[in-house]
Amino acid sequence: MKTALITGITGQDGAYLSEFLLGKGYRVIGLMRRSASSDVIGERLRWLGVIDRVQLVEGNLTDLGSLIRTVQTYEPDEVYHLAAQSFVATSWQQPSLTGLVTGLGAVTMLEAVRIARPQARFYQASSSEMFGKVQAIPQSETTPFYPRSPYAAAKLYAHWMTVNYRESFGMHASSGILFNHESPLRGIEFVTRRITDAVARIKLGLTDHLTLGNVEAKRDWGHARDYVQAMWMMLQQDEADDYVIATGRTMRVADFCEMAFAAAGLSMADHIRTDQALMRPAEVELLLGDPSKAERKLGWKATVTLEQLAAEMVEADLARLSR
Ligand code: NDP
Ligand code: GDR
Repeated sequence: MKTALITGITGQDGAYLSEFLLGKGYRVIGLMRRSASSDVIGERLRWLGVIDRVQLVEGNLTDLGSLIRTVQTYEPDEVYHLAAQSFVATSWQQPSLTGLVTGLGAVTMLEAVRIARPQARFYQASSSEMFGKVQAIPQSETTPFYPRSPYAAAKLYAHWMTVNYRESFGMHASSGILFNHESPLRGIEFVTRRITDAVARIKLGLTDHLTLGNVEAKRDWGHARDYVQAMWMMLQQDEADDYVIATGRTMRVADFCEMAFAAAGLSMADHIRTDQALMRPAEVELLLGDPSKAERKLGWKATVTLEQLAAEMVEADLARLSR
């Protein structure tokens, strides 16, 4: 039986990855930070029905000792490093924390693995946000980066340190440059979930409108369940490498809105307002990934369309709120 250690197991991707790895027969260990709200921690793992099948261990990315002890104790074959301060908007409010957790945190985790279990395979959760002010359309593994937020700059540091650990120490360390991926388990602050939650509330008569920021921004959105499979596929390769994971289709925030409202039989025009206060200090206007390397080398391809994703999220939010 293989052992996987997942940092960020309580997040969206951690939950889906746990479900996927358990299905493959892995022992799954999850690093969890201590919280005063421990009763609601693990909500996503509970939603997927896997909370009793994973082993949760207390630790924090800012605490090297806790990471080393975890790696020493559980001797993972594969480490999926997903934990981060992952909300771009917050990264302008808390740039130092974002640098510490999202950037340096990855290096702390790499160090723990290098010291305690150098033969383990390592996955770094890199991001399409690193392309920022895009230098080419579509974006591939060879497109130059141009980060546009403290979050993206921190991820870029973590990304290059992963490449450096691979090249300097021969570690099997891969970076997945994942484009946006969503699901019913997406955090409520991200735009897709804000939209599907509001659509459900409007449908149920709990509110009558939703206020958004930049609805012209374009994203290449896929389903998280598809994307966690790509993480695993990267670690099954003989050679570690970096891969863009995306659908190859880009749509506006407004387009996603239309799909979500349509899924509930509503018209977006009657319920959407915009507010300058929700605009970001610097915006990433257009992301469109070229997933051809992942298709060719990993045999990975997105299977869920954005229309299906929007409908699934609306349905889940309607069910949640109706309860
Ligand atoms: P989430 O925000 O849902 O999850 C982040 C996780 O990190 C949570 O489990 C959180 O714990 C944990 N965490 C935060 N700070 C610390 C800390 N100091 N010590 C230990 N754990 C911590 O993110 P996603 O699941 O959406 O994304 C997973 C990773 O992939 C992230 O690194 C994200 O930046 C990256 N990514 C995501 C994409 C997406 O579209 N979803 C696209 C590209 C990259 P807690 O529950 O306690 O808050
Ligand atoms: P993003 O996701 O910043 O791409 O990062 P988010 O859903 O927050 O924003 C997407 C786009 O929507 C625009 N937008 C709004 N965003 C939010 N959150 N709330 C709003 O009201 C709103 N109105 C318009 C934003 O300006 C932006 O253009 C996500 C995270 O998961 C990162 O961790 C990950 O690395 C990247 O995706 C790939």
